[in-house]
Amino acid sequence: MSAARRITTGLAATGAAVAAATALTAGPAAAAPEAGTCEAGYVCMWEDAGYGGDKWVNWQPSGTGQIFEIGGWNGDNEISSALNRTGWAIVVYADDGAQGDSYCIHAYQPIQNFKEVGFNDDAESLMTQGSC
Ligand SMILES: [Ca+2]
Ligand SMILES: [Ca+2]
Repeated sequence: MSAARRITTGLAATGAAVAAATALTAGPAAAAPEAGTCEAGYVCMWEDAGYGGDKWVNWQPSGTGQIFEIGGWNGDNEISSALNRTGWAIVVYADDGAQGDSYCIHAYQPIQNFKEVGFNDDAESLMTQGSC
């Protein structure tokens, strides 16, 4: 004995409008950084100013003196903004292996545009430090 069942699919196809995120290069008087785009305890860095474009760094350091190597084809000499959501200072270096010219990002400091601190498209590696 088999009972015929009618299966109705009640899926309403709603047109989901996906708004394309436009990377705006904001001026100095820009709004507060989008801290939500980087998890607490992480250091995040993007190829564009204003935390836009590819996110080449998403690193959760666990102490000082640790080095993060930005990929040669994935971020070297491209970084233009950063969010430091750690309690450590993050030193960005112009060369691999924490070598060369450097710039120190304070604990919890956002860098909305590396151009403003003279280090745009320059970082190739990072290192944690107790303070700047
Ligand atoms: Ca860039
Ligand atoms: Ca590198």
